[in-house]
Amino acid sequence: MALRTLVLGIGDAGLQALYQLEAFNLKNLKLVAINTAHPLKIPEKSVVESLTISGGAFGSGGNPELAAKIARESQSDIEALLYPEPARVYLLAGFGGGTGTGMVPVIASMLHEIGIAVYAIVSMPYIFEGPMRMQIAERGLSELTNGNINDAIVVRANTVATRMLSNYPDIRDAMTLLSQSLVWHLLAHLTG
Ligand SMILES: Nc1nc2c(ncn2[C@@H]2O[C@H](COP(=O)(O)OP(=O)(O)OP(=O)(O)O)[C@@H](O)[C@H]2O)c(=O)[nH]1
Ligand SMILES: [Mg+2]
Repeated sequence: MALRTLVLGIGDAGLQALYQLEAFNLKNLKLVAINTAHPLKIPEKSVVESLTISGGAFGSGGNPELAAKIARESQSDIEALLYPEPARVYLLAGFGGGTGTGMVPVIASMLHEIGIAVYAIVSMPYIFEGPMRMQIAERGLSELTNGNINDAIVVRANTVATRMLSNYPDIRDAMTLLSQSLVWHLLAHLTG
């Protein structure tokens, strides 16, 4: 059986990263988006699968604690994604919101405890997104790095990178740069 790798894109930023990753057409790679709000509308031609785990229509409402609770309660749904058993799992997310920040540390520990090699690749928010998002992201990061994981790669769009975008960054370009950084770090890890 070929070595299988499962890539979970968690939250909206994670989904965007999966869309970019699928353009590489890699084999033996399963791509699954996990979100908490409404079922995702994945375009028909996409190979990205999706799992919506939600306590209700509001998703995590930007609340990482709630997202973490939903992830813990959905352990069997998450573990079901492992079939047929993958050799390793990558978790991709943008930290700073509810879903990705809350779920990544929980899912990482959950999978690590059952003996799966787990790697998280997460981005920290831009300064211009404000201090609230940065605080949420920093808390998520310490949970992730204090927990059980094989490796955590953190993408920080620092001031230098932000200035490269322009003096007044277009938010879409800024977010695309983040998703692409997640994908390139993943590819570098796979090939390195
Ligand atoms: N790569 C990428 N990053 C994004 C995008 N949108 C937002 N981000 C970054 O990711 C962080 C988290 O945002 P989301 O991914 O929208 O949040 P979420 O995990 O879906 O969480 P909630 O929607 O709050 O439950 C933001 O603070 C941004 O730094 C995107 O389209 N692509
Ligand atoms: Mg979201």
